[in-house]
Amino acid sequence: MKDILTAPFMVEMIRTLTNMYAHGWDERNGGNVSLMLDESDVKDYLDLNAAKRQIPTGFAAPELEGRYFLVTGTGKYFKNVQYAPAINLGVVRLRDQGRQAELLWGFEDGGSFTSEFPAHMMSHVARLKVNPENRVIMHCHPANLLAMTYVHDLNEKAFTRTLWQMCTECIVVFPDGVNVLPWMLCGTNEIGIATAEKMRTARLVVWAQHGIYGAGKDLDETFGLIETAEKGAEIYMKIAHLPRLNTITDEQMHLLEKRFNVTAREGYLD
Ligand code: 2HA
Ligand code: ZN
Repeated sequence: MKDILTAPFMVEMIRTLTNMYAHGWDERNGGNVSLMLDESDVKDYLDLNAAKRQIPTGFAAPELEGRYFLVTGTGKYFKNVQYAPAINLGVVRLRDQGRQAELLWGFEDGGSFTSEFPAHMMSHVARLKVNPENRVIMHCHPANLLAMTYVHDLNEKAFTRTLWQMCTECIVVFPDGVNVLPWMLCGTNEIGIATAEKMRTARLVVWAQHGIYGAGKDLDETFGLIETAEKGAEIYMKIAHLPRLNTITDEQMHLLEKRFNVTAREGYLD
């Protein structure tokens, strides 16, 4: 068996979580990330017949039966992952229609996966239907996106258009826009179902007064998606209280669509 701490997916996960912490997106135990793995990714690193524990998930997700996930632990700090990955992270395989998770590695202090596991797994199901390449669900608490949910209309079209107007890159990076959920109790199946529903039409879902969810094919892409939206929100929070003299017009947005071969969410541009 090879050392799982040298596996490319593990190295990338630890670097990404460390970087998310460095960006200030994951104070204390804030945030959670799940990365779907193929059996071929893990077979050289783990005995796939030696589950250490069974952890009930509290929901069913038949589409994910037999799937493997590297996931952050509940109550764990991103800050600490690089120093103690086997305590703060786990590799699980879903069984029994997604109702049980077999722990194959990690959570060595007896811990479990993130309290937002339902939102992650339901979002994976939703995104896989749109894009079979999707592998990552990422949740964190970037300050400017959060701040924006206190002072901006939560209407999804209005919220998206504002972010698109804040930097030229935004419409290119997330032409599908940003969906928004009102404040809801986190850690529940209900917010999981609501998040997954929003994930059908966009790869970014804002949780008002809480944070954001992003989805993508790999950790880099998903990090970059959130990073770009957060940059847009940062610009907004710098200018929202000032007279706006200039903007990116819808006409210019259409030029960006053509130049970068992207299609803005239907009905979002004039
Ligand atoms: O504590 O971010 O939403 C982790 C969270 C819960
Ligand atoms: Zn959170």
